[in-house]
Amino acid sequence: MSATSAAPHGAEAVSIAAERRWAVVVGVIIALLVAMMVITGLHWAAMPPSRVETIDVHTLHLKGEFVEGNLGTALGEDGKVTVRLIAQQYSFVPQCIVVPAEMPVTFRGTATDAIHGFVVGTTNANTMLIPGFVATFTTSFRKPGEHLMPCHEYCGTGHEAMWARVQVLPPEEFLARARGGERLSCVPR
Ligand SMILES: [Cu+2]
Repeated sequence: MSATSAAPHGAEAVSIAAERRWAVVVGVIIALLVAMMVITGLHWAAMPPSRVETIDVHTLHLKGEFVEGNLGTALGEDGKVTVRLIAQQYSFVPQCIVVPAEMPVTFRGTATDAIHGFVVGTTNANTMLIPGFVATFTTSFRKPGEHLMPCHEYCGTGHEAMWARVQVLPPEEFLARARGGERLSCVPR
């Protein structure tokens, strides 16, 4: 008799306890997510991105990696292909870039005056070039051909006339031309 009269009471107590347990679990999950947001937010605000490479705009054409003779495409002794270029109002140096197809190509570029950028045709080769910083990325081109490489950051009145060309050569042809060790470009001499 006492068991039946106590039954609804007991069930209610059980359900309240279950609700409370669930509320605590949900509370802990929310607190965890908020803590994650706060910690990662503060971390990213306080830390520079993983790789920041700076360069002195005033001397980059006089010494170091971006002197004129070092611009263009280089085949390193380790077989790595590196393209070095400079953007300035309103042109790229070199104006025509040679790269191999089907090989990883590392671009290293910077700007001398304003923020520029480039994208190579419809490929994923795409970056901003900011004075004082070296932009770098590695990509590869699937097939030989020729691409336009326009500046895609508005950089002044001559912006729409600022573009270069990229020639993607079959790997054998590129390697044959690059063996000499000098910097390659397809700028007519
Ligand atoms: Cu530009």
